[in-house]
Amino acid sequence: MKVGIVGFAGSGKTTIFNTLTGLRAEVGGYSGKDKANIGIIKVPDARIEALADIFHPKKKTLAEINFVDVAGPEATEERQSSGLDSKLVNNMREVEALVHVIRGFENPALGQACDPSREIANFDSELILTDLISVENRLTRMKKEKANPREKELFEQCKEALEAERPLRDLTFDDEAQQLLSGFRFLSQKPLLLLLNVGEGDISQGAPPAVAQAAAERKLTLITMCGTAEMDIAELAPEEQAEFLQDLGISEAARDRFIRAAYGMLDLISFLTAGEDECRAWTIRRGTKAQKAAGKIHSDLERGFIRAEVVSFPDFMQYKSEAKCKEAGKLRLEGKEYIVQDGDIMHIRFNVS
Ligand SMILES: Nc1nc2c(ncn2[C@@H]2O[C@H](COP(=O)(O)OP(=O)(O)OP(=O)(O)O)[C@@H](O)[C@H]2O)c(=O)[nH]1
Ligand SMILES: [Mg+2]
Repeated sequence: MKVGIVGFAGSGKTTIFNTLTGLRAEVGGYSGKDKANIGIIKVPDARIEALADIFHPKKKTLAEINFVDVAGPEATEERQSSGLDSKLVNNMREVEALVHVIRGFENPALGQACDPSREIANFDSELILTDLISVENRLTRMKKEKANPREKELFEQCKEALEAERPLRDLTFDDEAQQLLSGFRFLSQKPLLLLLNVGEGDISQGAPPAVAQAAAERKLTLITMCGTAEMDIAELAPEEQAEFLQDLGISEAARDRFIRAAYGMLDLISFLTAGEDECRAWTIRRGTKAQKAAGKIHSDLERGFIRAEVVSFPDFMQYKSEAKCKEAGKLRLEGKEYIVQDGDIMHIRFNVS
């Protein structure tokens, strides 16, 4: 799972990136530099420990979230008429989900007072505008080619929504439409989590009502944290962290809070694979079908997918072996259309020719 940390310049993206990954990328004035910061975090999962106690595998592997932090565009009063910078857009297209870091602290160097509600609206507009440009380009090309009428209708529908300032994530598409759109990797269609980055004094306050409302209107989840304080905490030894958090009135380290929020809001679940070689958790979107999920493990497993042998984690923990689960009728054989559930332990049967 690849998540992009995005937002306007100076909102604290790199600070948050450092907090989450434990890395120490350069903070402040990073804008204008070409390189993106890339980091990986492991998603804590007690189920893997429990499975490892049974299988004693050579290897335990937790699900990972890859974070990509890129310099943001300058915040402006008005939205930019030409859409976002193409390098930034490409970086955003490559990720599966976006975390929008919103500046909720004063930063005199930026010459602009903080206005989180405006940042939420402006950033969403940028995503929408960028998509609108792509949709219009596609429609223009379709006029020249002999276009598939279904596709044309679909793009007209997207255009209408975007022109009305509605992000594509608000629309529902059937499988066929989804397939037609997927190659375009539209920005306003990606799951979006809002992260309000507040000053040190405001951590225990929560989000201001206007900001909470701006999020609610868009049906987006908002989490609040203080990047600088959390970055300091992330650098401490684990024993010291708890004490520090308590002093600051924060109930849980940003990383854990963030991972939970990201999993929930980005609609992520984990399925598991277990054996003597490896016990492992894999991240997928809720609603992913078995064949697609198999592709997370290896593309051969998706291509040659035959069936998935599935047992739920609680059932497995009751019987503690595949054979006993089978005897008890808890081991199911599922086809490619099966919707994978959180904690499913899967074994994929496949065939490569
Ligand atoms: N007071 C306060 N300052 C912060 C907080 N988070 C970040 N800053 C400061 O804001 C400045 C910008 O932070 P960065 O993390 O570099 O911001 P960025 O979003 O990565 O900026 P670009 O890479 O330029 O787009 C730095 O001086 C940080 O120390 C915060 O929670 N509170
Ligand atoms: Mg940065």
